[in-house]
Amino acid sequence: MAQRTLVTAALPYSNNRLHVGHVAGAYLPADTYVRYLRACGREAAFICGSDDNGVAIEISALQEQSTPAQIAGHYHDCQARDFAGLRIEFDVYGGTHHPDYVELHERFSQDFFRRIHAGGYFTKRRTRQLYDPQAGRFLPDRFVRGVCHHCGFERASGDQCDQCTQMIDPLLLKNPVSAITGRPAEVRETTHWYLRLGAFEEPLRAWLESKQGQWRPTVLNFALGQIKQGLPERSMTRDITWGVPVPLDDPDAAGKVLYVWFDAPIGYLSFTAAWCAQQGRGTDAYRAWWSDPATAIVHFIGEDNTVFHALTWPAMLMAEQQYQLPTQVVANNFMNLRLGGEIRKISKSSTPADAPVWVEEYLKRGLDPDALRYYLTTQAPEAARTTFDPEEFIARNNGELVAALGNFVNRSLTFAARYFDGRKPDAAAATEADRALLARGTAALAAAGRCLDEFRFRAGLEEVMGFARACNEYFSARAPWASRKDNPADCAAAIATCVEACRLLAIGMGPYLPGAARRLANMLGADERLLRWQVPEPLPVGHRLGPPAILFAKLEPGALG
Ligand code: B3M
Ligand code: ZN
Repeated sequence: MAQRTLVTAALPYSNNRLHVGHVAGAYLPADTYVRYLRACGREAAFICGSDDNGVAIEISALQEQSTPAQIAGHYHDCQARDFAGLRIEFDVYGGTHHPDYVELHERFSQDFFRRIHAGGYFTKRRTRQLYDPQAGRFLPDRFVRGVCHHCGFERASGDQCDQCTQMIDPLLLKNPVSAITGRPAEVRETTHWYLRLGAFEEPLRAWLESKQGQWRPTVLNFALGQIKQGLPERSMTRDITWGVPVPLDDPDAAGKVLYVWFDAPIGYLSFTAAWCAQQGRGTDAYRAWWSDPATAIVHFIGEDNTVFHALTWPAMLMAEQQYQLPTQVVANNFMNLRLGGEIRKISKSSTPADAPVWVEEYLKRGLDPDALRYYLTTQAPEAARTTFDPEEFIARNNGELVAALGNFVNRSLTFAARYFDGRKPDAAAATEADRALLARGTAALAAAGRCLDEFRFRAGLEEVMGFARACNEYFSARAPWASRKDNPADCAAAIATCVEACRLLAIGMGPYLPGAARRLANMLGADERLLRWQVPEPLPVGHRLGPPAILFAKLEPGALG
């Protein structure tokens, strides 16, 4: 087992508000995983930040009549607020063009480019490129749209097709049109540096094969399928001004920047270094995470990022030769939205600004972040696309969090407060049913732990909730209110069992529902240590519990808007 784990979540482009699909796809499972590792006493670093460079930000700046720096800064702050509101807590939230991070990021990206260049893996090539004569500029990536040459999708962009997620060769797009002026694009000559991905086909294939049985089959099948088709060389430079300048002493490189998908994953490195420096360990301490085989590197991403994390980035790492390859790439699918009986894609352009999918709107309503974390995990798109359904959200909140988990905790702890002076009673008269319940709880935690180790977040949460339902049934069947007068020792044993069951639930909830787990720990009169995954000794008899409180709030229909 790795001594420590570096966890990254895809760097969101800083040109958009966060929606539930982003959260369910990358950030929530990553945060859950990091919390789980730490609850197990394992060392982890959680790295993220905004992807501020590239054409997507420039286009937003044009659309919003602003500058890329302003757009990136504004959305960086919005997204950071949204993450914090959902208790997605990175160790560092950098930004590839953020004033506090840009210097280090440029240095890392340029050094990386130079090393690959010195290794001879780039081909400098005079090439033809789409151009918008009216705007007077080249049209890389999302600046051009046309019909996908793989699947025929009508509105593929010049970097990647939103339908089949394959990389696009813009010159092969049919009917290419400028995204700036809407005019047909024409072809002009320019010079770029191409990474010869073909040189890495064999090592990539062998490396991916070694991940069989560990990575999700969708990721492996997609990446191996691409290798089978052959990996074409890819241009790693662009004719735009917003980005990291190409670090070559070559007049042809003047005024060009690195491709955003070249510098963005290097953000994982540069933000790690920035974090190390923030902690007073010096930027070079990042090597302990990136070059030491005792560290596992786990990338959480959305499905559309698979090609870059399973092929391009590992090829860059192989060419650069200083750092480890990813240990794991966890890719999730997209999430659709059910609105007015219709299932649709969630996107900035097509989803109404007040639809109940924007994290900012959710938080403004003062709703419990854990309720959203819960629903999104139950709907985690781990193997296929899933649907965010506002009505189902409310039904699950009320039927599962409130009626099962919250109800059991509340029944147990108010009983202890009222009849046992707010202390854990003596379990000396424990019955077979009492022992069986706690054994089931311990087994559920072990099973949930195995799921979390295997990145099966949804199944892990089901283990915890299955135990919560069993607890509720136990309480009803054990009927401590009936034994309270005529068999106090039996009643005490039942409530002592319930207190212990609450403790197991708090541990299981910890990675998934961190706020509620902390509230429950308070009610149990215990601190964070209680949430450690390795089940410790039972709380002592007479342990003073905290004041009982409502764990989850019931939601009225329409609560999400
Ligand atoms: N910004 C794409 C996205 O937000 C891209 C991820 C970069 S991860 C290095 O979907
Ligand atoms: Zn396509």
